[in-house]
Amino acid sequence: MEQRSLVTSVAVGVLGVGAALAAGDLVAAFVDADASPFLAVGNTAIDLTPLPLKDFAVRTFGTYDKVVLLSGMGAFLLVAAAIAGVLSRRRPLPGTVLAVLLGLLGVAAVLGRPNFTPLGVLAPVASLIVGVTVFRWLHRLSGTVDTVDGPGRRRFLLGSLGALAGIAVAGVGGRLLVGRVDVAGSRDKVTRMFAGRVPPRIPDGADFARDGTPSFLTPNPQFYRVDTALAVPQLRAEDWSLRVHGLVDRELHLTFADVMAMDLVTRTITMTCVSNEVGGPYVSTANFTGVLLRDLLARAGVRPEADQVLSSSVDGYSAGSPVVDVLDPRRDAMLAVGMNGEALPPEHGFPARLVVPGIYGYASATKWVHDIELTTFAAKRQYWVPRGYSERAPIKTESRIDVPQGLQALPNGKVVVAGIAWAQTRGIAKVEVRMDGGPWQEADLAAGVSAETWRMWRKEYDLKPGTHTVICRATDTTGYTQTTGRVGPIPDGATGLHTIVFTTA
Ligand SMILES: Nc1nc2c(c(=O)[nH]1)N[C@H]1C(S)=C(S)[C@@H](COP(=O)(O)O)O[C@H]1N2
Ligand SMILES: [Mo]
Repeated sequence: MEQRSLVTSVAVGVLGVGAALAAGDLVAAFVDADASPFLAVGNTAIDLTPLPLKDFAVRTFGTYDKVVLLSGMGAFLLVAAAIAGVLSRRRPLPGTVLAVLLGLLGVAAVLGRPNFTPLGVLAPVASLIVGVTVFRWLHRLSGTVDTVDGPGRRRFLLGSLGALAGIAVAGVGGRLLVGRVDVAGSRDKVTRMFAGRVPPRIPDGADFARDGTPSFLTPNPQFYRVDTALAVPQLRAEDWSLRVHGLVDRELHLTFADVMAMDLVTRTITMTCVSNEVGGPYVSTANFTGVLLRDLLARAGVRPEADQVLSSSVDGYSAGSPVVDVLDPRRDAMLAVGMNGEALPPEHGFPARLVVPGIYGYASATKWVHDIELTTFAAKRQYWVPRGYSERAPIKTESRIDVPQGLQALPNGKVVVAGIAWAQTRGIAKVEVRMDGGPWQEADLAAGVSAETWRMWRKEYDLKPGTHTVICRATDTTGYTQTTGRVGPIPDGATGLHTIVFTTA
């Protein structure tokens, strides 16, 4: 049998795998956007990644961790496809085996997704069949590439171009079909429903933004974002519904219109991520609009045996919070539909999410929520618990220095040290600053807004030229002062004091 050239054999392998991916995405666009075999394999990889590696990825690549994962998978597939092509220079068997194995990997990943739908299996199956078929077809065509411009070569070139065109059409078509869900239009309608709602008043002087702290309210585009989904779920408010069930007297099924017809409230809440390192960026504040969970759950009637509110997302994520905290009349846990005067942005959970003041986001703040089950901690475990995080996750008292920044070189000795502190549900009583190993000195606090929100602080110094070290620590209204004991985010949040080294001239 004819031995193919290197370029020809690589092209056969790459086009085969490309066709498999495009077919999978196209079929997924029709049956279930989450059944894209490529995305399903990526999501499974995220779920299976050991915690320390996941932590490393988030620390090193930040929000780009998913781009890095997807690019890495793409590069791996490209190399694997090229190798398969080369191994099949004579016979199609090695490439066929690889195409089948990759196809089965896609099937397994889709079957293993927590939000698996039976129709979804069609996508990886189509991917497998198309991949194997296109590979074997191009392989056969390439076997007759005899002379530089003979009819065999022309047939193969035409075949390859045809495959490439097919991949492009299926790939772009799939994207367009997924995009056809008019989320933007649905969001605009919801945003218009909030027109005229007056947000809670934030007193003047609630931040020291002029000195370099964040603004008191975080604009939506700057609000920190943490989630496991590779693709932001595309939901319309009109198609959304919420099921409330489990240990309740009456099961509820609510549409978005049902929720909007209930008493809406707006609360200013500071959210925090358990993955935030000391001094880290995963803390932000917004005006959330929605219904109080205690009102909603009162309609369902919570049975006394229930101790966990387990909420699930359409993407398979889940979070569990203690019933006592969700029903606590002082903390106003919400089913939120609005954020800073508009509908929730898609990446923050449109059309609806939970927000429970005082509990880290992973254990409370399910985005794209569609199911709330009243259950017990003994019976059901939320997404992050089998992955090493705690069942219960109250937010720890913390503080952060925003200015000066680490290793910043300031032109003279007049220095303002400023930052934020938070202890949701308890409130900040004082923040102290220690410069160059001197005594702890109390910082000025900005106007307080509520126990559910962060508190800004600042302190001025006149320093001699040189290198300086500044540390801050917060004390909450229960009298608890932040510990110096340094621990990382796992299992229930980092502790330790934020320290900054800078120089003055
Ligand atoms: N569906 C879903 N909801 C989720 C998450 C997620 O991965 N998926 N992450 C949680 C975590 S860890 C945090 S800290 C908050 C972050 O919310 P934000 O992205 O709106 O800031 O959402 C929570 N809700
Ligand atoms: Mo988080």
